[in-house]
Amino acid sequence: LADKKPIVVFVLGGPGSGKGTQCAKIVQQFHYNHLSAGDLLRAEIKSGSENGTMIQNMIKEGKIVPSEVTIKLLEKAMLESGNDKFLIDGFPRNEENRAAFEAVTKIEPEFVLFFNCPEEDMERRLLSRNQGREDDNIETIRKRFKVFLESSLPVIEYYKAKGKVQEIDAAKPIEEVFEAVKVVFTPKDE
Ligand code: UP5
Ligand code: MG
Repeated sequence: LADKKPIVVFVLGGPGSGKGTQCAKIVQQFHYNHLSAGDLLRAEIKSGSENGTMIQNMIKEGKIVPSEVTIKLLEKAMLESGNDKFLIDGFPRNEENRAAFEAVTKIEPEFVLFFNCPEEDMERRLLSRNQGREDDNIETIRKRFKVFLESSLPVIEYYKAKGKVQEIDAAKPIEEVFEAVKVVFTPKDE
């Protein structure tokens, strides 16, 4: 995978900040592959893999699945895609995820897209999503927020210190958020 030198953008932001929604729009316009770590983990549960029960329990508690599991799924999806440009959505979620991904894949992100959104907006969105996600109940949502603040924000701070974060105001309507996203993905010399 390292030999292929793929271009990777990490798409980060709290639960319900709009990562998946905006990634779908980026894919249509900018020809990236969208890899949602959460979607890959949920597919792994459905496939009945030996890790399925462990993953399911962690997601129900809003906890972060061990990085070797997530990284294996990401690597496999990248290799199978045949593409060389990826949006990695919802990963890395803690410092250990970040360091392990770098060590295993030798990939450094091109930049990090950070959807910044107040908790009250995210909570409202998640409670009205109605897609049957087992973690979209108020108890789990609170746990997800806590993990985001304690473990995931430090990853964003790490990349901020490296000048790699493109921060987007994600509290606006979907189309307005996408206008700001487009600016980030449009080459500056065009
Ligand atoms: N919506 C979106 N944008 C809107 C806007 N601008 N205005 C109004 N509404 C908007 O959006 C959520 C909802 O809001 C939708 O109904 C949408 O229409 C609306 P969505 O785009 O789905 O937001 P997203 O940020 O993708 O929210 P998601 O719930 O997927 O974020 P999480 O980070 O919580 O979930 P994820 O799937 O990444 O992870 C789930 C769990 O998996 C984690 O808690 C963890 O337990 C586990 N996990 C790991 O352990 N490791 C990983 O690497 C990844 C996940
Ligand atoms: Mg998502």
